[in-house]
Amino acid sequence: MTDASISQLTSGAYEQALKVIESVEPRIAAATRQELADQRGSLKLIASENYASPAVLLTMGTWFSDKYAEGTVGHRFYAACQNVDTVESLAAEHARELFGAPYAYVQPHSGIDANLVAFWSILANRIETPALKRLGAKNVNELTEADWESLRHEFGNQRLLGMSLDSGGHLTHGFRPNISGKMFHQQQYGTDPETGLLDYDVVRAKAKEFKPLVLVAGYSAYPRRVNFAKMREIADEVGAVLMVDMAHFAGLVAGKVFTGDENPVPFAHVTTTTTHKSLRGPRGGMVLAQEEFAADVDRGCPMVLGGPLSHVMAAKAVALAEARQPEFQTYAQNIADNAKSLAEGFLTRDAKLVTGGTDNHIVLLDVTKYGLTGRQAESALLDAGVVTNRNSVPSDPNGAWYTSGIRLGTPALTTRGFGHDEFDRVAELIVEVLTNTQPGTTKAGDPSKASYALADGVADRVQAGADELLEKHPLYPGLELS
Ligand code: DSN
Repeated sequence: MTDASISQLTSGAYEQALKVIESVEPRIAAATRQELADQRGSLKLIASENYASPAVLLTMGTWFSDKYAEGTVGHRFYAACQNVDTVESLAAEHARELFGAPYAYVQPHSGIDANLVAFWSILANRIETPALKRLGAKNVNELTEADWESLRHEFGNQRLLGMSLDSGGHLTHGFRPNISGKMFHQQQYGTDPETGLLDYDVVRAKAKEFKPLVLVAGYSAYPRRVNFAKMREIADEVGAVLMVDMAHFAGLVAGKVFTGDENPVPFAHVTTTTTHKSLRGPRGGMVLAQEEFAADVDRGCPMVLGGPLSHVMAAKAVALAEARQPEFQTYAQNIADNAKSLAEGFLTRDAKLVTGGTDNHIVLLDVTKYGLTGRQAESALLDAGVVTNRNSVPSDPNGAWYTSGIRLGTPALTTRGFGHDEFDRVAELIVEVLTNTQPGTTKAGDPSKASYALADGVADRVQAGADELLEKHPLYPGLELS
């Protein structure tokens, strides 16, 4: 089907759908229209966001949403799951083929769910199963109260080593306020204070000293690639399970930009991801595993998860089918090339970047040079139609709420067709905003508002510059709503 006919059919589908929604709750129909207009009219640089295809979006709006299907394919706790079985099998098959993984579990509703499934499958594999064997029980229901208490104690005394939040790790990698930091004894590895780069010798030394059950690799704000062969070596040296969270860069793995030692899937015992970031699918999560962990991961529902979202699993299957097309490899390469262009655009304008650049899809801009916090920079940029998110930088003096950085990502605007020149111009527009923003004098007052002042005329001028780029690369071209 041609792009033009897809756009025409999509316009018709949404036009009709919005009329139906309008007849029940017009304010939701209006907000839905407005969201499209807002996304079309701004530079989306949030590194974890993207624009899914109409096929993916349409797949989510069906009656699969109405179906309960707890359990696994062919082994459900509900009747009439034959079509859900088709959907889940197809999504898992596409995931296995795309990533070359022995096993794929496509039920997690989000990234944190995927990570919880991974944690509990590791605990099941390494703690529960050996304990049951030792005690001669088939499952936990057969344990005496005393044995159960002792197993619970063992569950609660395991160790996890992950990357710290301000070095670019994720909340779910052992950050104490998150459940991952509460269910495990945790320690964190950081990046080199001078270079901002991951130092494998430091990770190895920490792992040797702490002896974690789980070594977590992966990041949500680290602008560099990771050598997963080295991380596996470290895990093996200390007898840990290597879990890689590739949520941010799954699209770069799928698109064969990260290959060899940079592809986590062959090296990790368990790999988790979301499906909506660089992978460009529906919002959701997924777990890939080596055979050794497959049966444990398969217990995700009901061990950790509620009923799978069948409509989202269907959309995962569609997105994964898209990612298996050769064009996706071009897209993934463009994401990485564009991140380099964006970084160069900043560096030629004397901006300060964490690690001095990028070799993935993320650019982490340190805004202290402009006398701003991340929060002030984020707000000023938003006034000018540039959507980013504030982010900590390593050893951030401003903490995780105000922060000192702005995290930028290229997946979404690459989907719109932005290339080198456009990203250079994006850097120019961002620097124009930041050099023309004055910090407020106090953090007091309404805590929901950042305090800053953008010089007169800058917001309009930058928005006009953004509009020029956005008009050249329309979002969902041909999709028209009256
Ligand atoms: N919220 C996602 C991100 O922005 O990186 C990760 O959870």
